[in-house]
Parts: sequence; C-alpha cells; structure tokens
Amino acid sequence: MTAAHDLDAARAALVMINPAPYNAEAPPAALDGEITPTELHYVRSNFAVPAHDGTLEIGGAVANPTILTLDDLRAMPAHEHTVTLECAGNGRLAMRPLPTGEPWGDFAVSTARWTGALLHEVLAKVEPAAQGVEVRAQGADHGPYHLQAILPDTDQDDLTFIRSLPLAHATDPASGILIAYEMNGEPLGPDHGAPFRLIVPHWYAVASVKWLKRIDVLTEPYAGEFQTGHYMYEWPDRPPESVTLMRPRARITDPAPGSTIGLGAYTVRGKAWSGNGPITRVEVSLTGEGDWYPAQLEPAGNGFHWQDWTFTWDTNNVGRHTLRVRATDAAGNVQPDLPPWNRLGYGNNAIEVIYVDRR
Ligand SMILES: Nc1nc2c(c(=O)[nH]1)N[C@H]1C(S)=C(S)[C@@H](COP(=O)(O)O)O[C@H]1N2
Ligand SMILES: [Mo]
Repeated sequence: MTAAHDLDAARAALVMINPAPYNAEAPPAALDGEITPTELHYVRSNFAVPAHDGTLEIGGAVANPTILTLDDLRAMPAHEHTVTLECAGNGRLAMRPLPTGEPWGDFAVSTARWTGALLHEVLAKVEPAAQGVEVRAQGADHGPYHLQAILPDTDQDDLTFIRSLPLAHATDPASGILIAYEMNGEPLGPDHGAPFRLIVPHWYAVASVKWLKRIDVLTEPYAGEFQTGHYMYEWPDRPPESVTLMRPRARITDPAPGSTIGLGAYTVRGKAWSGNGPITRVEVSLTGEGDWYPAQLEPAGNGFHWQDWTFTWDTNNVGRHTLRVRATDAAGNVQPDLPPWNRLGYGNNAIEVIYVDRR
C-alpha cells in the first residue's frame, strides 16, 4: 500500500469537512467509550501533513541547546496520559451570527491514550534560563495563509504553525504535558502529528502542537498568527483574551437526538469535561425552563479526560420530550444557555438541547 492509501484508510470513518488541509469531525460513536478509537479521532490541521526529518531541536534561552531524535525521547521514562482534546472551534456552527472559520458541528472532540516523554523532564535537560517566560513550539507544517490571516506583519506566503506556553506551566510537573509519540498504543499517524507532538492537557487542542520540530525558551512573550492573531476570543463588549483552557461542557451520547425510544426507565448517558476540571456536577432538565435533576457522575480519573455520567429517565408520558444537560466544573464554571459569541467563533459550550420521542 502507498502512503496515500494509508492516509485514505485512516480517514475513512471520519466526517470530512475540508479535504485540503484535511479537517474532519469524529462520528458520534467517538464519544461512546472512554477512549476514542484512533480511526474515529477528529483531525484538525491548518496546513497539509508535512515531511518531518525525525529530529527535534531545542534552543533559545537555555544552557544546553540540543537535538533529540525519536529514539532519544523513547529512551526517557515513558508516561501514558488519557487526554481529551477539543478544538476551540468545536460548536462554531451553532453561533449566530455565524462566524467564518471551519464549520465544525459538535464532534471536534475526542479522547486518546497518549504516550511520550514529559515536557518538563525534557526542559530540565536543556536548563531554561532564569529570564525565560515562555516555551515556543514549532510544527514542521507551513504554507500560504492569505485569506485567513489576521496579523498584518506575518509572512503569509509561507506561514509556520507556532504556539507558545507560559514557561511556568511547561515546567510544572502537575501540568502533565507530553511530547507524545504514541496514540492508543501505536506510533502517531500522519494526521495526528507523526513522529511526535505536544499533548497539553486541559487546554483547547490548539496548544498541542503536532509534527513538533523546534522548541525555544523565550525571554519575551511570543506574538504570531496562531497565538495572537487567530485563537483569540474577540468579544463584542470587552477586551480580547487568549484561547487557553477548555470551557466546561456536557454532551448526551444516548439517546441520539431526534430518536424514538420506548416508555419506562431509560438510562440517558453522556460525557462531560472541562479544562478547569474535574467536573463536579452534571444536571439534566426535561422540560425546558423546568427543574434540574442531578445525574450520576463517574470519578474524574487523572483529571485530563472526560467523565461519564448517567441519568435514569423514567416516564410513561407518550410524545415529544426535550432533554438538556449542563456541567459545572471544580472552578465553579457552569455552561451558559446561549453560545458565548465572539468574532472567530471559539469556545462554544452552550447547554446541549435535544428532543426525543417516547412511544
Ligand atoms: N503543527 C500543528 N499542530 C496543530 C495544528 C496544526 O494545524 N499544526 N492544529 C491544532 C489544532 S487547532 C487542533 S484542534 C489539534 C487537533 O489535533 P488532532 O488533529 O490530533 O485531533 O491540533 C493542534 N496542533
Ligand atoms: Mo483547533
């Protein structure tokens, strides 16, 4: 099989929304289990899958600049973290007025087991300078970016995917950030950042730089198209803010929206997650404006991934019913009823509403 065939096979089960660069939602089944099978994990790329020479250069304000290979990373202690990745643009299609940008429905979210070296252990080897403030990560992917570009002074003929993180977060063992080389026990595939990528738990997935090529410790905050141009909340009524932690969100995975189910006791199921996790409460409403009932919430695990919830819905009332579900996280954030509108359409965590017919 050729590489192109492999890529087609890896993409066959996804819901393609853009062929080039390839962007695809997960099918609803991706949210059923604790782990999303790799072939069902959504894909979001700003450029075509790049060539990568297998090396990671680390420099900037560090005492020991170095070049690492995949073997070097594999020689370090391996850590496996189960992490939910959600695109900041997930749910954009439900915003009004509709923002421009990839028209994501509600399935640019998935969970995988990621294995790799801990970023803070890699950084400890190179010894960041005391004046360091950020860690900048560069992907191998690049290309023209004319129509979408916001910043006037970027080289839009050949832009590279670059993002930065606060140095304090990157060096904090509790942050759990990986340079991952395996996804669900297999080497990373081309769409998910082969040969290695960042995995930044709790943050919208834009922080998890794929096809990682370079890391630099910076003594000034980084400004760039994917940091301070795009991936900013441009609110109608207050100053812009960076897109960072995932906002709390609960989803209903069973019953399917618009389905017909029988009478009696039915177990409603779903997922909930937040970058300010864990989720502390999930509630269900059956009547629009009515009461909220507590759902059963499963324990948080490592706190980096979604939690299951269930709710026993016992009714013999025939007809159309509405279901709403909302999550509250450990920081006290609760989902809003309406999408929090911002110009580029990020972070829509409005309460999900579905209807179901019972007969
Ligand atoms: N190098 C690089 N890394 C990237 C991106 C990209 O375009 N280039 N897209 C980011 C965005 S916006 C998302 S949502 C996630 C998607 O990761 P996935 O394709 O493995 O689901 O990768 C992030 N990392
Ligand atoms: Mo994203």
